Amino acid sequence: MKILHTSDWHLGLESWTGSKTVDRLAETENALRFLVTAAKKESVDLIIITGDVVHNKISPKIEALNVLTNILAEFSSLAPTFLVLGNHDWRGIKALKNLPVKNLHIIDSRTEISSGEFKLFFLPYLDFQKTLDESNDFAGDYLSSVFTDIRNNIDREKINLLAAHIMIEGLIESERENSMEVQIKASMIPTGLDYVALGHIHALSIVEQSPLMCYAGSPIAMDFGEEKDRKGAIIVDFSGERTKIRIVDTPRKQLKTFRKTDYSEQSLESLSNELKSFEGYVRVIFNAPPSNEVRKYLMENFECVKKVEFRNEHEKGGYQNLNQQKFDIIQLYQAYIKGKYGNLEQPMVKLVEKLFREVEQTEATDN
Ligand SMILES: [Mn+2]
Repeated sequence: MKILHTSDWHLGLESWTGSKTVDRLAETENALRFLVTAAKKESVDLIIITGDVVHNKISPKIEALNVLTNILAEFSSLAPTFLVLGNHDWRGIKALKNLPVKNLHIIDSRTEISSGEFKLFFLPYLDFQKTLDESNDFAGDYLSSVFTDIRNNIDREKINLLAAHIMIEGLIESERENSMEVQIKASMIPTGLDYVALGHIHALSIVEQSPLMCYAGSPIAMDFGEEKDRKGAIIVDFSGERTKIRIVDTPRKQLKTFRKTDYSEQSLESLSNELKSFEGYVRVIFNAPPSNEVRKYLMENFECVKKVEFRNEHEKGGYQNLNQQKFDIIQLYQAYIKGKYGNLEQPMVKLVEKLFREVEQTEATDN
């Protein structure tokens, strides 16, 4: 018995829209077609997709939906295919549930299904809004009841799988952590499961050995923060005594950051030589004061250059500044409300947080 675990396709992603827009659909489709071929060659018994198949939660592009339905049809022609929804997924995907397509299952709620040799447990993304509306303990209480249920319903005669779109605590550096996000401890997940298929984090990674727990990651590198990630999908083989995994690496564009300490003539010349032969997408970071001229020169003369940044040595880096900004917007709004009404009107703050998150999830390439 073998399964293919893939995740976070983010179909319809456009990268670097502020400077040089690149439509990543063809690249993603190519990687996914490669996975379809791999699933066929391996003759897998089951295909698990752990969410975020579409990048834009609101008004995804028709082209992206065309690729989505084609790939889902191809996978489901090979084996029963289960898609558990993530935070990016367009709500309209649920409508696909109504189509009588054999072997395709769209999962939008916490559920359990027996399929052949498999007992499948599903946990779609937990809407953070729910946890804001309810008491603070809502997420924790809900999750412990979910895991108790799963523990009680494990079928010893079958292969037990959990497929979830969720953030496991402690995997992402604190500066990229989202304070609003529901996170779970890996230790909460029942050990009786034979495999835990995770989605949400874009780097293919093995989280735990017992139970065996992996993020399949995205099939392509979505942004420069992911340039060193392993990208692909996971074949899980249950035929031996111990569950074995094998990684299928996907064909994709290389993303690379070039770091330079200055933009002297010499430094620019050596950079130009490197860029001339580079195939893929490039970000250049200068540890020097901003120069529009240098930025323009690189952006206009080298097709591969998608981003030029200037950083101050003493600053820690872009992400932290960005996150700081995000955090401050809510704080500033709270201060404003306090000043205007004398006390903190929580419902108003929550509404702004909700809207802010919606915009963020539609535009950001994060997870
Ligand atoms: Mn996600």
